[in-house]
Amino acid sequence: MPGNHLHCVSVPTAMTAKRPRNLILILGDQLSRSLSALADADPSVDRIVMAEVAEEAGYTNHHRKKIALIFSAMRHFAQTLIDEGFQVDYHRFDPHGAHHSLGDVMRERAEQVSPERVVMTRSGEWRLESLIDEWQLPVPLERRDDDRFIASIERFQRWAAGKKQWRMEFFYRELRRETGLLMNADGTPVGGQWNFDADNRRKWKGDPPAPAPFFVEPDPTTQGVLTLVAEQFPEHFGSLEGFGYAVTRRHALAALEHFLTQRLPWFGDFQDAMSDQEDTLFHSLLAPYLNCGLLTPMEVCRAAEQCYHQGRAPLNAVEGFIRQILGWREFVRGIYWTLMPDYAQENRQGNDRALPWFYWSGETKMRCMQQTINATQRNAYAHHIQRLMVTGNFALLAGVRPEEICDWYLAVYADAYDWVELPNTLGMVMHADGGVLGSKPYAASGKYIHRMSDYCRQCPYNVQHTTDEDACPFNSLYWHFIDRHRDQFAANPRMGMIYRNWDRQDRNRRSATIARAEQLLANIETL
Ligand code: FAD
Ligand code: DLZ
Ligand code: SF4
Repeated sequence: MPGNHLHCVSVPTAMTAKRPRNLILILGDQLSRSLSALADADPSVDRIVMAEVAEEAGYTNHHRKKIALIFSAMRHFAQTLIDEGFQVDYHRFDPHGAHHSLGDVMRERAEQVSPERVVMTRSGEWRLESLIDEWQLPVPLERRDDDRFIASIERFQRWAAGKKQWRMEFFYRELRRETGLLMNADGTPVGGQWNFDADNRRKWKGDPPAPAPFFVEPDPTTQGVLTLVAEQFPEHFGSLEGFGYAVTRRHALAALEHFLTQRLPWFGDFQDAMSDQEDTLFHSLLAPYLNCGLLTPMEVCRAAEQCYHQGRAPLNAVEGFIRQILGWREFVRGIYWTLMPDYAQENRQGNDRALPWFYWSGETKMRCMQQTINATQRNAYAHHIQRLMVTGNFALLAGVRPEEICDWYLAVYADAYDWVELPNTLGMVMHADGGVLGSKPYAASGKYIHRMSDYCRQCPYNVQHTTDEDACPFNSLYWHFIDRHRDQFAANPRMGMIYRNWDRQDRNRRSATIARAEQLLANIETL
């Protein structure tokens, strides 16, 4: 990036004299050249604004690697626009400056340059959309739909209308048909089956070895950002050590290629596996790039599909991967925009427990929790099963207030944005929406963690025990959860067997299990 200040670089002569047509705002998660706000952008008449501001960097305790990723990717994206000939008013983070919010910046810019209008693509969050509603700009504001998703919000709502239950699987099948992804010419799914989930549950025992994560050496722009974040965000969660995220589209495409060649072939087999030694296994680590706009979901799905057709990856891997993006990612976004803002307030189990401090410190004896939280602290990443079945499962079983656990997930991951984090946490993990997102809670005892990982071998708790002094906390907490929510779940056909198993247990054993769980809950900070 030339010069110390990114403000107003590269001014095309034709523009300087006259009033700009559009003043285009690009947000930190809108770093796509195909963005609707840029569709008709013309360097000779339009001008672009990007801004690093305290309001966005501080609405939650963002992991410091996430702030660094966004700021550096924003600066690089601004440079590519400058290289195209655009005038970009880029506001670097300045805690002592006059502008702390996007609204402040846009009001000032609009007053100074007096464009015909301000143009932007709709933001990804309810919070920011509501703030934008309050901006009092001196010129009209045109908000365009975000068409970087595979399905529009209207498409989801057309599908959802009139259905008693919304299930990802059926929306996913519709999108498979519409896009043709992994479809035969006769309209049947490739492989004769829509879903290969049953083939995605192998435990990983070290073979094949897990590849090292894709890493990009920080360039001078990123180094500058890392220094800034270290200085300005000392209290934020997470380490900046070993920052290696891609911050340009070129490098994000290289990260995609790394995934396709080194991870995708085994993604399916080990999708649900967890390891004490390896943080990422065969996951793609692409969510941060998809969510900030450096990659688009369709190009990623097509690239994976091509690997299947070229014989580079098996169907259970490619279908499993495409299902996450075409299925889950699109589905949760539809739910978010259909049910907000009330959705964020849901708490159907009436949970009122505070989030234990060890979620922030990692200081717990439970090996699975410690490893997941420490990896989160180091990498701003944990894979889906760690999020769902370790930290998520514990919060569900312990009855943590949804608001607090949601805020934790929003803060600690580089890919975290409200539209995707909230339905996953409040719905999938906490079941606080009463089953909109999933038909039953993903509650599990230590047995599940033991089956899918090697954490228990390193843990001072014994996964085989439920009531003893050394018993794995997940075991008694699981039954406590089942027991205390009988009214809500006993009639659920997918949970009847669990209640029958619980009721069949000896009365003394059940009492001992409940007593052990209550003792753990009373001393939760010491686990
Ligand atoms: P992979 O396992 O390689 O999956 C490929 C891609 O599929 C991901 O990059 C992602 O874009 C998409 N995907 C996978 N699962 C989901 C899902 N459940 N919902 C939406 N997209 C999915 N994902 C986010 O992108 N942002 C979040 O803030 C976020 N918060 C989560 C919170 C909780 C409690 C849980 C259980 C899941 C959350 N997820 C979130 C979903 C998922 O865990 C992450 O997308 C995934 O771990 C990112 O790592 P990856 O890129 O290696 O994914
Ligand atoms: C995540 C993030 C951060 C940390 N900082 C900024 C910023 O300074 N400026 C900006 O435009 N966007 C940032 N973002 C991304 C926004 O928070 C994101 O656009 C909204 O959450 C809407 O999804
Ligand atoms: Fe986690 Fe329990 Fe296994 Fe320890 S014994 S690692 S707490 S599941």
